[in-house]
Amino acid sequence: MTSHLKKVELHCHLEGAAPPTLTLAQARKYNIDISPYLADGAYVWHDFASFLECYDKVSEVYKTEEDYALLTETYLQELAGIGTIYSELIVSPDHGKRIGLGADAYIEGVCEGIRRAKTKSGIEARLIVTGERHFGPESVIGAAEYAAGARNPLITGFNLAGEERMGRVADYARAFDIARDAGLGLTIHAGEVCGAYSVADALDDVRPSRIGHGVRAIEDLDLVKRLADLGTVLEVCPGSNIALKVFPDFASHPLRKLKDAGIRVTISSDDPPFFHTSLKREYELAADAFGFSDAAIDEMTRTGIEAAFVDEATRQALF
Ligand code: ES4
Ligand code: ZN
Repeated sequence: MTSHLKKVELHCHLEGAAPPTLTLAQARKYNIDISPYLADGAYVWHDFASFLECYDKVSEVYKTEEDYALLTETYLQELAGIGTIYSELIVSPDHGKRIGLGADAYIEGVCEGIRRAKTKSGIEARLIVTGERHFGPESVIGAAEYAAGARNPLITGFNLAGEERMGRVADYARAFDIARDAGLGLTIHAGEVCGAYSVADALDDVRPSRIGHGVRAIEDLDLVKRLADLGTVLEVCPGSNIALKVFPDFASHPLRKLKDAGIRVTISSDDPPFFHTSLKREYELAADAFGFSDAAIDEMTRTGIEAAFVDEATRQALF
């Protein structure tokens, strides 16, 4: 029973949180055929590459500022309803450009959704702008420049997502330099699709305070020690990892080993309906599949608050 526990989420892709019912309503509204990607109330994909394709395709049914306000408010209110007090949403201005809405209107719609949810439930949220590796290093630099120049107090972090097998982390280091110089928090997807070397690359080339996933660090015990010594926080998304077959089952998932080795870990849902999960389920799994006590789960939540890309006054109010 984890329903009474306070929750935070540091790793959720906004379009990846779109409820299939809302996506379907949007597709009908704009007369877009998404039947290859959404059938029988579920998103359709079969491996990481086809997941990314599905994600990009179904995102295209969110077209206007208001669509983004609605999507954001809907997800944050769902989170608030299960006891979540803080959420960081991963957003892609490139996506706003790709659908012809433009980055500013895309972000403004999301910010309106954050304000509406905050008014209704009190939930705090911030935005992590992401580059997508499969859109190429130039587009990732563009995303970093956008985030650095936005001067939007709700944009507090920079991330790198997308096809992990495309290029090496060093190819994207300049984007992170731009984001770091602008004072943004840094996190990067690594050690999910690719092995431990990708986590080591991330530490060497980006020096992030957090890593998205990072779970395959378990393949290199020296690296595990390095992460523990550095205090790097892993945003662990067990349901996502199982859905994408990073590990065959929860029994072989390394969350407990990583935590027991002294690595700071938090729990998130990644792209919840795509992976047949939710933040509620991830907390339940922490108890039921991994055997964590309420106190251990609370510790991971506190780690999330400590590692949040948020101003100190807001952070203290979250504890
Ligand atoms: C993603 Cl699970 C995952 N990994 C990398 N990029 C992503 N974008 C959305 N979900
Ligand atoms: Zn992710």
